[in-house]
Amino acid sequence: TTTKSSISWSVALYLVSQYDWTDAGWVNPTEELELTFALKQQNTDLLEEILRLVSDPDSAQYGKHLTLEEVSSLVHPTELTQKVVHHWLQSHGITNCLTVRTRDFLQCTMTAEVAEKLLPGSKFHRYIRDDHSLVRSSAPYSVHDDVHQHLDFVAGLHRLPPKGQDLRKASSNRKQKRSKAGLHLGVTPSILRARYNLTATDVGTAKNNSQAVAQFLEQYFNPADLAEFMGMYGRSFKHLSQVDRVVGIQGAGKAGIEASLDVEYIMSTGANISTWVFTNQGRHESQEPFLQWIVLLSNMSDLPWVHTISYGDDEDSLSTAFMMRINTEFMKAGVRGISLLFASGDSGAGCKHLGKGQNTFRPSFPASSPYVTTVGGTSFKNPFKITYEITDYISGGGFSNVFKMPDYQASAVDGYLKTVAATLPPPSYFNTSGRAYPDMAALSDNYWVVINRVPVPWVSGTSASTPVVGGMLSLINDQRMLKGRPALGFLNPRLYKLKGQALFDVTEGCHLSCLDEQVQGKGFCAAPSWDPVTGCGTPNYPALLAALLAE
Ligand SMILES: *[C@@H]1O[C@H](CO)[C@@H](O)[C@H](O)[C@H]1NC(C)=O
Ligand SMILES: *[C@@H]1O[C@H](CO)[C@@H](O)[C@H](O)[C@H]1NC(C)=O
Ligand SMILES: *[C@@H]1O[C@H](CO)[C@@H](O)[C@H](O)[C@H]1NC(C)=O
Ligand SMILES: *[C@@H]1O[C@H](CO)[C@@H](O)[C@H](O)[C@H]1NC(C)=O
Ligand SMILES: CC(=O)N[C@H]1CO[C@H](CO)[C@@H](O)[C@@H]1O
Repeated sequence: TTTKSSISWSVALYLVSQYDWTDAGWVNPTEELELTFALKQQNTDLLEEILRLVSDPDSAQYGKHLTLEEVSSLVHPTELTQKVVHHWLQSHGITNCLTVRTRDFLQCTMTAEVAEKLLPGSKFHRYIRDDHSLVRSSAPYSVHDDVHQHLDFVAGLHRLPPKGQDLRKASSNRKQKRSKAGLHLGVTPSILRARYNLTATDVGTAKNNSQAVAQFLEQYFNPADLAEFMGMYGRSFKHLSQVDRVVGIQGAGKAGIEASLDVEYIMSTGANISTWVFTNQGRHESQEPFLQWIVLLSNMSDLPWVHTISYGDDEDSLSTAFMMRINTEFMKAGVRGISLLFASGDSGAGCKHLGKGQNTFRPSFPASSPYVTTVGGTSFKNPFKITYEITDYISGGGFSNVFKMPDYQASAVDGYLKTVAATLPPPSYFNTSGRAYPDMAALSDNYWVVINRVPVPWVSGTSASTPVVGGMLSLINDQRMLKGRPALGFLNPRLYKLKGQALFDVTEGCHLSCLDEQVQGKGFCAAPSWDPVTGCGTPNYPALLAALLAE
């Protein structure tokens, strides 16, 4: 017998417009594909408990991070699991497989013909959009029961990057509105450093500190753009103008706004800190770049301490098995002392149409994972001045329908729900038992970015706020390292214990959601202390440093 698995993954771009993919038909049977097999792990409950202990500043275990070897001894699949999966692959003549240090992923190359026999039901087609092409299965596949129980998922099969959101429309509306109002200030590194109280001496100095941006876009950052950006905007603080390491393949194609944005801004707040870029791995058109990065995390013992990622997709478009397993991968990074920051998304509370005029909010993953720090967005109250911040109406936020609310945020979220009870959207729109996000926020509106050697204004999105916060956490890690203290690692338990101390509370404005009669485009609204639009608030760097430097 066989069991149907719906395994899925995709790339959602938060800033870049998206187009439909065209099915260009069956691939040649001899075409090489690469599939990723996620083998069932052991001791994931124990892993979760260890993560809780090493991330809780009140625990004696705080900061006692594990090495990759220790993570591997904890979670690696049983001998039986490894044997069954290897035997299954070998019996189909698949021998070209790479494993990782934790032994819980296998990446195997095989021809389309062999893959279709291995996974009954699959039919590999080529899909084309612009000058990009991908290979995916056009039909669901199945896996024999005796193997199925040893796997969490097989990837490289179904999902295509989805169609774009209304973001472009939203931002062009905004652009028109603001242009009419006259000149705008625009966010640059010096504006950010002024708003978040970074002085010229708040730059990295520790030897082995490092930070990373991970990008899974059909676009690349251009080193010449970064150098030009720093030349124009980096005069008031010591910075690096080059990325130290690119992991993956930087294509020769066009530079992209989002790719440039991430690098330019993490290196402006996390100034003078060694920066890595993880980029499209793309040896095969069947690969999924996000998963390539996940697999790499389990195969590199020496990784940057902070990673920022502007990437996500609707929770309801992904399989629960996939999200659960990726969540475990985030725990594996967290116990090693690595901080993962994800953009909260640019669709506010989101909207899912249930039919018959019924709608519900639409949470996004990995933003909704309890084991990452999710970053929302704000704007200046007065766009012409460095004033206090209000909600950026695009800021993603809400409640997961998949992950339960973690203890670390229960009282903050409860406080919010009680304070704003009278003005909350109808209860059918969201699920208060779920993990609530974002955790923090920063400016996400009207950035200047240098792309193809030209400074471009009006760049907006939580893809901007995420590297800004990431760079500041790197600076705090830097000061901790100078004192011989461990990296911050998974921040949330410690962040929520601050109860808003050291953060600028954002209390004005609502984000967008369903355009229907009941909610009329309004999702949640900011309120005193934590809220599902801007989280605990935006960083006041010197205060946050002081609060996070101890132990
Ligand atoms: C993991 O790293 C080892 C070398 O350290 C390499 O042999 C192996 O191919 C890598 N695995 C993958 C999936 O790239
Ligand atoms: C930080 O910035 C805020 C607002 O810009 C200001 O009120 C405060 O005094 C500054 N300094 C510190 C150390 O918090
Ligand atoms: C920049 O970082 C390096 C270490 O990577 C350090 O030696 C140097 O002093 C830093 N520069 C400043 C101005 O702090
Ligand atoms: C609400 O969230 C919980 C997890 O916290 C989940 O088990 C439940 O299915 C969700 N309900 C809906 C209607 O999605
Ligand atoms: C993550 C990181 O930057 N690690 C570096 C620490 O220092 C050693 C030795 O200089 C480097 O090899 C690592 O890359």
